[in-house]
Amino acid sequence: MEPTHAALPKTTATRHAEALKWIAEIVALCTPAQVHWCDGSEAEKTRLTAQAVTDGVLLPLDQERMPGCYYHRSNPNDVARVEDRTFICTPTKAEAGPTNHWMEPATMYAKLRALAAGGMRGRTLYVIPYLMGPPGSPLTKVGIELTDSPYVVLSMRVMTRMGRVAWAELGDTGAFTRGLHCTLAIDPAERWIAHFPQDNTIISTNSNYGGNVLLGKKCLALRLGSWLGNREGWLAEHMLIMGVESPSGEKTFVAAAFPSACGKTNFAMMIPPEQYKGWKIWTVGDDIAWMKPGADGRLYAINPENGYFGVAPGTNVTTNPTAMDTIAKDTIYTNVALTPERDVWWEGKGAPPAALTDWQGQPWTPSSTTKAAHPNSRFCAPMTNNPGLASEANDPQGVPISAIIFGGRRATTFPVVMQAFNWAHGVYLGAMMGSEMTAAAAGTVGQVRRDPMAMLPFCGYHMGDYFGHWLDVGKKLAHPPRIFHVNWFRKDAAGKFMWPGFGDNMRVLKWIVDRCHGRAIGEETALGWLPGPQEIDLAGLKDYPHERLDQAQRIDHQEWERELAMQEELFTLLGARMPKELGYERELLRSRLGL
Ligand code: GTP
Ligand code: SPV
Ligand code: MN
Repeated sequence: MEPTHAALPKTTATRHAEALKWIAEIVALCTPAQVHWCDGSEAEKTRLTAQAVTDGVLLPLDQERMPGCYYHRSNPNDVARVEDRTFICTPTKAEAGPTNHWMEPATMYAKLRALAAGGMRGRTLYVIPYLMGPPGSPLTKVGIELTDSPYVVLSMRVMTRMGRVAWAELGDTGAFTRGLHCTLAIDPAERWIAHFPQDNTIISTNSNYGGNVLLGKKCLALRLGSWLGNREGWLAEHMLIMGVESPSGEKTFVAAAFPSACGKTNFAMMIPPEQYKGWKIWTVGDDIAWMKPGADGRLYAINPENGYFGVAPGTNVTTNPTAMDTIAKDTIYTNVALTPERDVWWEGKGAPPAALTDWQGQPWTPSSTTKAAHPNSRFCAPMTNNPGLASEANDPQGVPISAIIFGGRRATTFPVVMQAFNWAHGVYLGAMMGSEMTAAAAGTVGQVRRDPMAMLPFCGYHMGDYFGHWLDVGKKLAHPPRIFHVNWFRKDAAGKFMWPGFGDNMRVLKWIVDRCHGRAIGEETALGWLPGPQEIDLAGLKDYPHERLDQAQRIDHQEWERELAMQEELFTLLGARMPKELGYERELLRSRLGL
């Protein structure tokens, strides 16, 4: 006998006719046993958490040492974003561009409707209204995600402003992004992360992993966000936002784009080394920035998120003490290792305990040859836990950005730091970014690929038009941010990193801030402005002679010849839609290098 399913219950949550109609349609399609309207309250969180524990979705960690912390394991076939299953479904392929996977919207809708039909039988459908951005900001967007995953509900509650606050912002007629997530059987062959920009709609099936299913994050805030930004005159970027406070109390806001698992969270939460007494880093955001020219000709940025979905491996009390404080309570851990005391462990946390249960639930000891935690294991923690949270993090106006930093993971070629000559040169530097691939996406780890502005997996439209939009935004800025390029990952012949990284990145950041305020002299080179000799203060850095930094900063003409040849690939790919300015910038660089 067909089990009975819920009709849409009466609700007082919203009177938004279009939203109610769409939710009713999805309920009729997915036929869940129940519908739960999330209100975002503490009581709701307590109830859903208890249910998730009963159902085995979450395991409570030691509540005395880590209050409110829970442990989750995903299906081993579902541990990272899947770029080859991620689609931009615009009416024409040209709109999505050659860097995106594309499918004709009607075909994709038909496929997904068939998968979703009856797909929530016996389950609860949760209605999650959420905000990307602080309430009342002109940049804030409303989303509604319908999901049958309590893990998604509890994670969205951390990552976004969720519940009544979103219904209030939406009102009776406001615009919203439709999001449907069906867990189904986590079948990788039917895993689809589909975006329909024209309909402001996202549909995700057969996954339960972060970036694929927390639809406010990469799907709304970056893919649909970039598409909307192109129309509405703003930028949706894969960037952290930080406030740099000097000992005299001067605050400089900086945004930085590094590809996935290349250091955004670490940089956004940095603790300056001892010699930098009085300097303080404040976190506005660690992953996404929405930026818009203000009336005063400066670029203003908000962090649309409300929490951190951060990489666990490598996080420890030395590399990122702020993150360690942030994840000490009310945090959901996914795919890390578990200790017998119900604590968590991962590679790079400290000495491994004698015995662990690994991320797949198998016994693990330090002599095991496998990793205890998945390399892309993550923590999900509320931003209010961050002791270094910027007081401006909830400011609806956002913060004025003085510097934009681009940076990849490059073993060769790129110096630790350089500054672009101007906005167009900076856009060229960002557009040509390359990076070695990481575990954040399924693929070949270590291989260098072009990742323009760290947006390759996240740009919701033609990458050539996206570069054009960047150039246009610059024209609207009387006081554009200065643009820099950094590389913490250059290696010596022995394969060792030539720059200590982490907290010592403050030394580079100070030069960047000083350049923004006209205080650092710098040296004009073929690549751009580089710090002059001894301009990066290395005081207190043990066993690190200045010559090592000079080596890390050196311009190797052979490497640049290779780099310029590799850039050709992107120019060819984007063809006529590549703005001509970027071709000119490449020719200028070539002639400055004498190549
Ligand atoms: P996503 O959340 O995937 O977008 O990543 P992210 O850009 O926020 O990267 P995150 O800060 O989590 O760092 C990823 C990895 O890079 C971690 O394992 C860090 O330990 C390592 N890492 C971060 N900063 C540095 C650095 O300055 N130097 C070196 N060598 N490694 C770093
Ligand atoms: C990234 O991969 O850039 C992340 C994690 O920040 S995810 O939410 O999975 O996209
Ligand atoms: Mn990211």
